Amino acid sequence: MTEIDPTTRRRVLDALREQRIETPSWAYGNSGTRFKVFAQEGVPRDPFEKVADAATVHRFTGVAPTVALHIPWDRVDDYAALAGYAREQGIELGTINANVFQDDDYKLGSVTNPDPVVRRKAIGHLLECVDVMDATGSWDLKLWFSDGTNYPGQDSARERQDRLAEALRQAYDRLTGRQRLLLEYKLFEPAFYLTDVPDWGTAYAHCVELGERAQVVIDTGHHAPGTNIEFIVAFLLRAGRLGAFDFNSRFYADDDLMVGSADPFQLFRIMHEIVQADALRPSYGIAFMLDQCHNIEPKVQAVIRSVLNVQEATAKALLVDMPALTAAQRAGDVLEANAVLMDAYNTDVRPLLRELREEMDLDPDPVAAYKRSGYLERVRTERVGGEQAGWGA
Ligand code: PSV
Ligand code: MN
Repeated sequence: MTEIDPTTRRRVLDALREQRIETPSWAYGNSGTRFKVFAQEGVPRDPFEKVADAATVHRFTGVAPTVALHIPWDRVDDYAALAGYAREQGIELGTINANVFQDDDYKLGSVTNPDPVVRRKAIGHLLECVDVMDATGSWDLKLWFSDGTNYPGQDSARERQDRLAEALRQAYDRLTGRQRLLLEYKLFEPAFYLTDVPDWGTAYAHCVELGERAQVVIDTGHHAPGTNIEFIVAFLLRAGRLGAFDFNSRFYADDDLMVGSADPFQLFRIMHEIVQADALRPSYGIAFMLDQCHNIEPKVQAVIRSVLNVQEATAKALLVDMPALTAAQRAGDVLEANAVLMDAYNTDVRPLLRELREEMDLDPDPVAAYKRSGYLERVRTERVGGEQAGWGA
């Protein structure tokens, strides 16, 4: 593709303008590995300051109008006040992430723990998260369980599935109106032998059992190397069960690096499936979230970069010449079909994205504009004292 014709250009710009990407509150806090957390200056000390950072990302990108919260990391006394503050800053509170993986009681699991007392405690937390959703106006409850076992024989895999199903049922039945339950899977870690929700198939089966408002979350970092994630996307789209993404990049395991940094081509292939299914528009209902940690790089700038990476992959996916691709596929023209796809991927979409931002009254270069704004320098001097937010590993 050399020239983008005016009709295509308009269609792509309109779709990109509508795109919504949710950023995670924890990306703005300190994070690290089990070896070391490197603290950074200017890091938020409470959920309000995280909201301010998320709003800054939205101010420069124009497509990140919500921030996901993690409970208890973002526990506040008055969630309505936090939601009000977010609105004042120009964004909204998004998905509520439950956290049943950082309490001593959960050593042998949370909702799948062999001890019914611990299971009740974990379920109580899930229900508390729905209370938070009621207060914040969030629609989505996102569940990821670290549950599993380390040794063969440690516990019964089948009974753990029963316990999981029971907990999910209780959380699901507590939802009202448009609220949804989003179930995330992860290949392994922290459990090493058996994980209770290790793959999309397990998550999908539980969602089907629960009902229509239970949907699968694809965290791009939660797969074995070489997994064809776009196939999973296609399958879940066809089944009407793709609820959300946790975008990030991985080289080895759950690295949580900036989306599109390790393998931008994979991100393009994922977005191609989304575009083909007409599932990009917000009304379709997929929550496009980031789930990242910025351990060594400046955080707000890294989140801006990540949002731009998703936009770039999306723009390329929107440029795929679908009639030409379909014709080549139906004719069995393997090389032409592949060439059509690669043509779109190899298009430099940066001029188009600059144009989009100008249309949206944004600086065409969000990273440069953010750096010029002096935001980081300001929060570095303002946010002194108190305790910096972190995910407490
Ligand atoms: C687990 O690795 C996970 O991907 C889940 O989404 C958690 O909520 C998140 O990371 C916490 O960083
Ligand atoms: Mn995740």
